[in-house]
Amino acid sequence: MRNITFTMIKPEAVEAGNTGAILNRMEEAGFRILALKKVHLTAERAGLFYEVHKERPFYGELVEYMSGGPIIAAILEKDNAVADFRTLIGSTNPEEADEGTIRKEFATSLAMNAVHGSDSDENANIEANFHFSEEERF
Ligand code: IDP
Ligand code: MG
Repeated sequence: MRNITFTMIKPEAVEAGNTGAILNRMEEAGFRILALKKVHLTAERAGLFYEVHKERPFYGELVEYMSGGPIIAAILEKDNAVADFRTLIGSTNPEEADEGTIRKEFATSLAMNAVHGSDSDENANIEANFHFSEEERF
């Protein structure tokens, strides 16, 4: 079944000029870009996006990082989108990410790991709705 996932290219990867290369990896893996934009999140918006992590010790660092520069936000469509995209990006910690994954190639640390990927269909819809209206999706 075709479904969606939500992704962000994180600030350090955008700053490094890797936006095109990373989007290319996603398209080559069969993901269709349904919505796409560049946005600089405020600390408040980044904090809301990552609210599920607010009790974790790295929350403050994560919010500061994700609001520290513009990101690329996108909704991607594919069969089995959520699981296949997590496979494409690799483990949260790039030192544990498999060869050929986006995080292996582009991440610089556990915190600055180049890309976000939704962890469930439910969260993919919540995250897509957080960033995009219906008229921004094609
Ligand atoms: P995920 O992005 O692979 O789903 P999560 O556990 O949901 O990983 O964590 C969200 C984000 O928080 C990670 O992508 C990473 O940027 C950051 N993060 C996760 N664990 C740590 C940590 O131990 N120290 C610093 N940052 C972390
Ligand atoms: Mg996560």
